[in-house]
Amino acid sequence: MADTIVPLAELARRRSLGEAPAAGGCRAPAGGRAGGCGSTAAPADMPPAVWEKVKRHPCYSVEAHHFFARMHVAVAPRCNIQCNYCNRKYDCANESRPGVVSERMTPEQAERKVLAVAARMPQLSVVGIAGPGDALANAAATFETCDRIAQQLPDVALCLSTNGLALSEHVDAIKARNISHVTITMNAIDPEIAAKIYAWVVIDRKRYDGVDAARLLIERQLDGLKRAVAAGLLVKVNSVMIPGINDQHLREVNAEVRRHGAFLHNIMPLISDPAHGTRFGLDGQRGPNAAELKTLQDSLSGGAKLMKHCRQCRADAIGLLGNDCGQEFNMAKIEPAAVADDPGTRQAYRAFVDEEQVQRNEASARAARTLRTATGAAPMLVAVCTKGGGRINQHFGHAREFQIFEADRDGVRLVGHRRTQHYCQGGDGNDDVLDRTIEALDGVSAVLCARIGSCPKDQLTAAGIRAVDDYAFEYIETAVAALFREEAARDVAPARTA
Ligand code: CLF
Ligand code: SF4
Repeated sequence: MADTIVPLAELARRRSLGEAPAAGGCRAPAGGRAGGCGSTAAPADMPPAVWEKVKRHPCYSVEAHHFFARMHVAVAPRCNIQCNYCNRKYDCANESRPGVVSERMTPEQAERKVLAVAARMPQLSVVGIAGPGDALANAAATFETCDRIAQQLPDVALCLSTNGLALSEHVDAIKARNISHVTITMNAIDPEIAAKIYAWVVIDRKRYDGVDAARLLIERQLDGLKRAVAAGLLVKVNSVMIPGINDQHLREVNAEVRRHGAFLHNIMPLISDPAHGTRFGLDGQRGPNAAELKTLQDSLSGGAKLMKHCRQCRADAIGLLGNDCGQEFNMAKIEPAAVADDPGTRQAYRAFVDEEQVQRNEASARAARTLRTATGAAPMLVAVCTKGGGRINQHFGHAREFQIFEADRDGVRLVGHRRTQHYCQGGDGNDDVLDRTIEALDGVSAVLCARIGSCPKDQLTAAGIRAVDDYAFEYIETAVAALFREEAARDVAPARTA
């Protein structure tokens, strides 16, 4: 665990090189300036007090997710409901989906682990409890863990995720502990639809099934949402998009959660694989493809704000979103005695990010000017290889995911991500991986990366995807805007591009 905390001088050097300010051992992920949360100043539609809660939370702010890390501590094994997409028995170190965890821990172990991570990762800004079961079905362990962390790291925000069944009764305890962010997973507000998603719920040791169970769950979720908002908690609603079951209905869910004061709505694709042993997986229920998810998200403008950069994290995920390094911190690697915290490294890192964001704001203004000069171009999707910091700073062959940006004359927006595997393996390119990558980039016009070899570049070109490394180490937004203008110039008569 040497070379753990990144010194500020090193961060400044990396910035001058356009590299990500990543913590030791973990590569940083990607992002872009998107949506209403991408500014260092409080956006016009957000009170300053809310912005204070949002600006360093990687899930609540797309801008923050370039720079700040969350960690989950898996202290909540039990659940009080059964979703048809969940099987917590299945684990795989490479698996990234909610409910998956390699080891469960006690509150005391969680405290030691958080201190160990904080010592290596100045980016850490949020500790969340997201399972592997339900945080509030394990309220005692959840709250003891939060108390221990608040005592040790008062500048790190506390966040929890719940199915909402037991939220109402715990709102006061959440508020008293200064847990600032709560996520409720709500997949339906119609009991008939919800009954197709949940097998049962348990309330006061009594089990309910079918539509009765669904109705009770929905009532409690909405009541918990209202109470949490009234208590001043920042509430996000997660919904799993399940084609043929709730995909159309999620429009109503979006409107309803907005009406009840949810700050964000995060619509996630169903992950369904028979190997996971879930009811949906075994029944052959498919998840939505990227285009279906985007179509639904696009149809929801005007409802609750949407989160589009979720990575459907494991319940023991650690690091910047999309770059889980939880395996580097399993309990066998954590010292038996808690390490002392040094908040100065986090403060220095946050000051560094504040400076960097001033430069990004300037870049954002340049990008907006560039876009205004691109007349007549159709919107385009661009895939970006990045290790974080909002820059194009990763080789194509090293990417494990692509950030997907949409560009049009109105702006450059992060609209999602597509997963892949390293194309470059031991110095050689893997053609099977490249074929799958090309498939994953369906609908994308161009890839921006720090470098790419001629072989994958030619194959991408043959598939109709331009691979461009001319913008290496530039800010993503300015590069995508410049590429959009290039494309516009290709598409229209020369006279219009002057
Ligand atoms: Fe964790 Fe969730 Fe808090 Fe974030 S995750 S408890 S709000 S700190 Fe984030 Fe992960 Fe998506 Fe969740 S990317 S699955 S939305
Ligand atoms: Fe699994 Fe979470 Fe559903 Fe419980 S609420 S069954 S842990 S997905």
